[in-house]
Amino acid sequence: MALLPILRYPDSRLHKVARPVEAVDARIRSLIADMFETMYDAKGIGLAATQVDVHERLIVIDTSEERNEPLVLINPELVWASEERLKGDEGCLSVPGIYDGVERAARVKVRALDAEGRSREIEAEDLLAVCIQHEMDHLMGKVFVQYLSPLKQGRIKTKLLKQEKQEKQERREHQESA
Ligand code: K1U
Ligand code: ZN
Repeated sequence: MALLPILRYPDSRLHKVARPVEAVDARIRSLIADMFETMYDAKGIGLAATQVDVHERLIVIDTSEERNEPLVLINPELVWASEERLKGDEGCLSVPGIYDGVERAARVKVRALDAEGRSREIEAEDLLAVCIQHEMDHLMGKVFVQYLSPLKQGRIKTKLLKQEKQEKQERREHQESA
């Protein structure tokens, strides 16, 4: 297993549209294992393949307190979304340190393949419903900050680019002193 680097907003690769997984084979099962390791290590509750620069329709999720309810969604399709909406704060491993309110369907029904390639239908509410919608957006190249005002998006971009520049500089200084 391996920890995978997570793309950071505003990286343009986060806006690629993922293609369907063609076969649930050893390569995909190895990617699933690496994505779970990466998600748990980063203390996330979900991760889309897009975020690790793989542009195929694959999501891993675990919203349980004990971190022992892994859920794999391959080629997910939204079957139904409630008219009832809820607004809650979201975060994203690709947008570190930023949390803001997004309105989503309160409940969803999704059809997807599992890690064994079997078709399943999942009904979700609360945090799981929000997380599924957030991750499915990633597969369409959409990052949650795109629901925010242009002013907020601009501020977030500036903040993260500055942070990245600072981190690069710190790495350079560290290498020079070693
Ligand atoms: O980067 C991601 O797509 C994962 C993301 C999923 C998510 C969190 C919250 C709402 C919607 C989707 C995260 O795991 S962010 C970090 C996190 O653990 C978290 C943040 C807020 C609430 C709960 C968890
Ligand atoms: Zn995200």
